[in-house]
Amino acid sequence: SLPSFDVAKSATMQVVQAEPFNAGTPLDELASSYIQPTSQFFVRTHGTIPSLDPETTTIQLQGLLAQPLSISIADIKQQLPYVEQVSTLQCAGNRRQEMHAYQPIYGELPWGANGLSTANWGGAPLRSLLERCEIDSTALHLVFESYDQVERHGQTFGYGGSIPLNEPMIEHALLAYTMNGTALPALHGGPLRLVIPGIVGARSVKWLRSIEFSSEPSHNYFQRRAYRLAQSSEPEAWQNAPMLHELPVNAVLYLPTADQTLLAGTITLAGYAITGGQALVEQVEISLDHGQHWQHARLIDPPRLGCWSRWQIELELTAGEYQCWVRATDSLGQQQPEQPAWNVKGYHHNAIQRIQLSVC
Ligand code: MTE
Ligand code: MO
Repeated sequence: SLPSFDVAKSATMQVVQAEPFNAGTPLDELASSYIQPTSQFFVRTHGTIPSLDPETTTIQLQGLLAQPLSISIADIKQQLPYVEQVSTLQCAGNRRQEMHAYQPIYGELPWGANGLSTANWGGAPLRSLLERCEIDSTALHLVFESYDQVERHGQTFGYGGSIPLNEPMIEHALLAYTMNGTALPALHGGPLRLVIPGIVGARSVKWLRSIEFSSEPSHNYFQRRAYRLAQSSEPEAWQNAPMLHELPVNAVLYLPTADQTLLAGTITLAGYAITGGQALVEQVEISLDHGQHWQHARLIDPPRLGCWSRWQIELELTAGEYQCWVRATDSLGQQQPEQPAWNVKGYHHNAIQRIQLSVC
């Protein structure tokens, strides 16, 4: 059975690591609704789950601004506007197992294609808080720190990360304190977290403690060392590796499941697609001949900024073995690569998925 949290998690959650707790939504449950109930929303934690008093906890604004500012969560709720917005969060490790099968990845959590979920988040627009600050023109990044405690290489510190101040998705970022209509549970970052749609989940910092205006990206381990696309573990490889930011375009098949018997005739394939930044999922296509011909799948959910879309297609198949390829294209014309862009930590796997189908 699952450990107990301040919110009930479904007994069917696929636990990727017990402590700290990390779990994905089973693919068939993920497929069954556009918005995941909080009990089924995936969990990615690196350290402790702090229990903070929403009445007394404050957020610090510091760094390159005219006057540092301390604001309580109570004041954020009372003084700033409240908006609700549906957004998908996706972990950089989503589909890591598939990348591992292509070339091994050591010491990282074995996520399937279920390291993502969608919720209706509520809170204050991040912009409404930033507008209270007189930001120095030398500030180029928003640096976030958390109230949790993470251990890495013998040191204990709060999780952190940053995004560039000119990131357009800041317009859609929330200081979230509700999730699916109720108070944001501690397990998902309550009393207050960031939700930054279209950007890798790692930047949607939970248990937000401070926002610093800085001329450089965060110096936190989770910005400078982890969440970079390094080709090797050598220090030089890390220093030059791109820091993860926008989510890549991706498509995943979740139906039929591996254990399903397929009978010749009409066979339904279904899955999800997602992309990053300001792009929208535009089309999902299926190929049964190694990418020579492609057929369009239907998008079940209309494309929305910062959200996944589910797709479906019915194929007439006779008995035999098929290798099915699925790929998404987004509104910027971005497509998925045929070969994985392997990296030491197994991040952002978005190579075209190839699924073996046996029809009898
Ligand atoms: N924020 C803090 N403080 N600590 C964390 O471990 N994990 C990040 C992000 N924010 C994390 C965090 C990562 S890697 C992801 S993918 C998302 O939170 C996951 O959010 P969730 O647990 O609500 O699904
Ligand atoms: Mo993540």
